[in-house]
Amino acid sequence: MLRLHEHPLSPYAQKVKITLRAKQVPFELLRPQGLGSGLADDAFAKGNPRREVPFLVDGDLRIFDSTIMLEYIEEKWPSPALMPNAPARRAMIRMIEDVMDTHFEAVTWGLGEVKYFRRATGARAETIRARAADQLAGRYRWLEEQLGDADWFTGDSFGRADLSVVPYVNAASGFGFPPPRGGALAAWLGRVNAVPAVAETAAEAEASIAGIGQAYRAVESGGFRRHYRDHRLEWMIRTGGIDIVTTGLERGDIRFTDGFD
Ligand SMILES: N[C@@H](CCC(=O)N[C@@H](CS)C(=O)NCC(=O)O)C(=O)O
Repeated sequence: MLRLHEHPLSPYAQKVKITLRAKQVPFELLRPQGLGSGLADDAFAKGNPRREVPFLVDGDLRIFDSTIMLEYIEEKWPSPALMPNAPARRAMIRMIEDVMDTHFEAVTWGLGEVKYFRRATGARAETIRARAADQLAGRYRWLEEQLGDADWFTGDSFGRADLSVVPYVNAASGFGFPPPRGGALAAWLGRVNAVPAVAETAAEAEASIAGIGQAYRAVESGGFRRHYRDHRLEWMIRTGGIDIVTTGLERGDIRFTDGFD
């Protein structure tokens, strides 16, 4: 059986779980020990140089990166298809997925750094949240344009683009920034969250939020070294947190990418 190493709050892992569930492919879920500490356990680290979730094991095959997993799953279990055939539509779907995995995720990740890991508090946290709200408003406008008058981002039915958008919009909503009320995106969000594969996955994410209320203490005690990279690192700097990065690096509770060294 497929084994998926994951964390329920990881939007990347949610993409993979929704895909497998929509296709009714059985899989086993595993939660790696030490995720986020920079000291992940051996079973998880083997064949997974990035030490990230999701990490998919299918027999001898080990795959990192959610987008690569979604491609693999679609090729191995083509039915029901979550990607339409038209090349232009496929290109659009891949662009939407990439925007969500990078530009949108940067904001929800940053809000998590402030809320759960207390990288900023008080007025400073409010300033960062206000900037995040502006950024999300722009991303929501872009998503509304992509959706247009359609019911689904993917095309005629629920599919790859929808499952790539929903984890991030649910996360932003959880931080208090839902799509504009009464708009097409809000209506789509209601529709997509009613898809059983999405509902099950979103419920797991919701249930796990309760467990991370004290996560900042793990950072303070040195047990948790947050991974700052790529779009996330850029977001923290451009949203006013360059000193958060330098302080975290000095204290050792922020790290850059390792695993290939
Ligand atoms: N591009 C990767 C990103 C995966 C990723 O960033 N995963 C995060 C959790 S959301 C992670 O495992 N980070 C490891 C860590 O913090 O140590 C994908 O699409 O799967």
